[in-house]
Amino acid sequence: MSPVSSAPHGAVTVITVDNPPVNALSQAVREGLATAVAEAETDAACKALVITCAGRTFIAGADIKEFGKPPMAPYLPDLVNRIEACEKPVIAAIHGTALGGGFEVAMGCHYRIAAKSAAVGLPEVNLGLLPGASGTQRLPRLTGVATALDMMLTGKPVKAPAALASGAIDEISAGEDLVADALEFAQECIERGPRRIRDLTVPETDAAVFDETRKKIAPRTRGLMSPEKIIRAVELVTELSFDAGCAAEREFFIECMASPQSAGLRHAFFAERAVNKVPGIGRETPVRELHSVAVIGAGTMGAGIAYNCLTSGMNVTLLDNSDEGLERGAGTIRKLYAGGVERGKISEADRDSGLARFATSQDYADIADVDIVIEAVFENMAIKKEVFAALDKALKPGAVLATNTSTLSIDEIASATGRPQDVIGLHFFSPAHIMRLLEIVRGADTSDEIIATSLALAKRLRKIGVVVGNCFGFVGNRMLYSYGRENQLLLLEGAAPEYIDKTLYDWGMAMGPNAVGDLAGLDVGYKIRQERTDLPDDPRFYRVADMLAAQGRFGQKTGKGMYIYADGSRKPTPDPEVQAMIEAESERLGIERREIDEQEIIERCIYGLVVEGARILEDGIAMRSSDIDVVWTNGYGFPRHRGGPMHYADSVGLDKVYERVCEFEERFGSTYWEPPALLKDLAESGGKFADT
Ligand code: 3H9
Repeated sequence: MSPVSSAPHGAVTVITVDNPPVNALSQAVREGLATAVAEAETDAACKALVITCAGRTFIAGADIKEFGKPPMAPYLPDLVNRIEACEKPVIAAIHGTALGGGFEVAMGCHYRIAAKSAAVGLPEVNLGLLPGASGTQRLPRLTGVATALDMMLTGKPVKAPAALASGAIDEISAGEDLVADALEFAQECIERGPRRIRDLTVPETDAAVFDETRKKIAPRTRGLMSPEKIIRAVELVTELSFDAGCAAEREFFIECMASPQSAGLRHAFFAERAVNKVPGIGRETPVRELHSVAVIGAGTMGAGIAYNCLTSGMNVTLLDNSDEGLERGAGTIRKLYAGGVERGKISEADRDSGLARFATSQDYADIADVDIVIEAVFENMAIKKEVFAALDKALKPGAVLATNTSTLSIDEIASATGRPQDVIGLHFFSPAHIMRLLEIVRGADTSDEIIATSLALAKRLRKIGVVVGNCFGFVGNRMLYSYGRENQLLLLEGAAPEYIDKTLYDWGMAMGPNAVGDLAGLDVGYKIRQERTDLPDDPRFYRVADMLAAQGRFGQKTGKGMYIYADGSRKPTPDPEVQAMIEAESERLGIERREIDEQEIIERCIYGLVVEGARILEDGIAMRSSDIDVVWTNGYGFPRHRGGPMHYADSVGLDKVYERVCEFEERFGSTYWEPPALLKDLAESGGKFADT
């Protein structure tokens, strides 16, 4: 059965797309729409057409699952042109979100009416694309160049009232019944006749806007190709005819679609949705209601988590064992609210309601009734166990007991309680209210209900929750050890910190590893390493970081770390003293310093990640390779357009990656570079991590 149906309503034919979940423009939808429009056009009783959608949204775009496969007719640009060519007025009736190809279909229509709650947008840039069904040529004719550029370059949907103000839509449905309002609007449109966007004059445009936009977006579009294609396509609106502009857009679209960048971004899109699919957890799994939370530990992390919970509507108690700590934590929360209000992100009323739901305490008795506790105290097993034993005594049955540990064993922490089934790891990333990743660490006894509750909590906190297994460092920090290890070895072998940082930054990492170390605090890793008993017996292992930390050079917070920071500045400046220290240490350890090229830096750091990722898959710590990618793109600044370390390795070809890893094993030894069996097997069978 076609996902598109038609029904007459007096003189108006209502065409309904019904292709759950989001009415994506699959081949069947495109064919159904083309047929329905052609039939309505030849139906003498029909005077106008309304295109609407069943379910939760108007068409949310082209069917991304079809991308990368051979295209099938009818093609979307032809369909949009076909709709626009209709002799009878065509009206799009929009609810939910008309996105990408969906909004392009709506712009092929002669008029657009939207529900008050609807939004329209062209988010193709998030997939490494530009609108490919004439959106770059039609939207500027409707709204003017500046608004169109903004919509396409941010990819953010625009709510109906703003869309109306900019001209992107023509009407907002006043009532509850969108189709009824569209039918009424259709009567007006019959009077007016078709209004085709292709025939509209391009609004007066100051040519300077294009270069100004290029400059403005450069810092956030580093290394990406589709933003420039978007700007150029819109520039062509002012230079070429509509059809010539569409032809250029098509060329750009095909080029972007074939790029590894778009493949990486599309992978990231599906990977972020796949994380919610956890075997054994389904709709039937009970989810506990969470209204109140206690956060234990009022440091930067605890305060950030508390703020995150407050802005998601929960009642929050911050518990710490010192007045001073609580004062500082509460101050941080007030500051975060003030910053939100100043930047217009939070209303004063929301701030007041948030602060009214916030309390501090030093007494476990005060948190006896909370639904969930998130512990964020010092990263030390003995202290954590003490806290959990106290929580076990104080908290009501059924409370979720979560730890924000970034490395320690959930099972050992849970062993301090009599209810290990209620204990889980919720690993937030700093700054906790901004970073989107939440590692949900399941212990051996953690119940399905607690996992389902944690996934629901992640959504409520506007985060991406990834369920991972319990081992030292889980997925993210376990892999970080390998990445950081290679960085540290490269320092001793001859690469300067700023050279390594620039190389990896230029490759796409949000920051270089040495700048990150200084930002996070070199003392943090140092203390963790000192507690570990399972580290390799290698005097080079994290040697430079250990020496710096031992000298009190903790990074930005002490004004000195791997770099120097002048008077509170965050700008890293290379320090000749550090360089001299590294060189002396290389000599002491008998390491011959040499010229190291960029490719080696990239391959050792990134393949270091890939090798550990493969071991993590072998150990069952991650459920699928794409989960590892989500962790690294959302928590560690891995370039999203490269998809994540495992997708990146797949895109390079695992045979090539394996070959390099074997070479590294020969040069640098098996301790770090022995190829995991999974990598070897996949390389030999022509497989990919994505297939595992
Ligand atoms: C485009 O249109 C190119 C054109 O310009 C030119 C072409 C020639 N296709 O996000 P959710 C699935 S590019 C296929 O959890 P929400 C999604 O995988 C496209 N599938 O729901 C998930 O599946 P599952 C431009 C899609 O309510 C399910 O739907 N459009 C598509 O939180 C639910 O998704 C976009 O980039 C799709 N287009 O959010 C819009 N979209 O349940 C992308 C979703 O199996 N989509 N799915 O995991 C979104 O932004 C959100 O999905 C949306 C709903 C806001 C619509």
